[in-house]
Amino acid sequence: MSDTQALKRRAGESAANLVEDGMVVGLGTGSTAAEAIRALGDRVDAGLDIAGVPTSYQSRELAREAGVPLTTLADVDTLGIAIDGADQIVGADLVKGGGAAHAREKYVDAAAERFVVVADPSKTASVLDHPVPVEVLPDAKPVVADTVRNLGAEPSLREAERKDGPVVTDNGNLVLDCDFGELPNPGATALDLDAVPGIVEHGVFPSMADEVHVGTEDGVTVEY
Ligand code: ABF
Repeated sequence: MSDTQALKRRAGESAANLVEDGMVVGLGTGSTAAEAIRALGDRVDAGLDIAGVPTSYQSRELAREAGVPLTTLADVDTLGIAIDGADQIVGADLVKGGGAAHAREKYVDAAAERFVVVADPSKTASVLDHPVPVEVLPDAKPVVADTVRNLGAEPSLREAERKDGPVVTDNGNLVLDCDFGELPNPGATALDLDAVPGIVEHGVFPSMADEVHVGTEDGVTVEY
């Protein structure tokens, strides 16, 4: 395991330890949330009684492998906690969507009574400046790209790693990574993007984190 993955594991395990018997848990996407899902699987093996709400195909498959029972948001009254990664973190403000799962992540994380972000130290910053992933309906890509340019960002269509076409989300849509430079007011940027027709969801999560667990060489710091 790489050094960074070991830090992600610490963060994931720390968040998984917050989960209590009987809870419904939002299961985030990405390599750090995956560590939390694996840790939850170990706790289920040891008798913990929980159900998970996955935020992506990836997290659903991993939860199945790890033995975490699954449910849906539609089938539960309350979601006690959600554990999810992030691409960049400033206090409670986040940019997410590196895994193209931010539409489901946003409504699951927002529904949780306690939203816990898990990360390695490279994710924390003093100002958000990560390009903002924007999920768009495929036919709306050109008009959304124009609108986003008018908002001051440079959009680029996310390509698959194999370079054999664009990334397609679990919802059948495309992703424009929109470089705004710095985001001094993430709440305002989020409202601007919320108002653009053709955008399904964007990766600015303003004031959403309740806690941020960062894995370090010495343990875990809990911030915010
Ligand atoms: C998902 O995975 C995304 O919203 C976020 O972009 C990414 C973080 O991945 P990792 O933990 O692998 O860095 O949570």
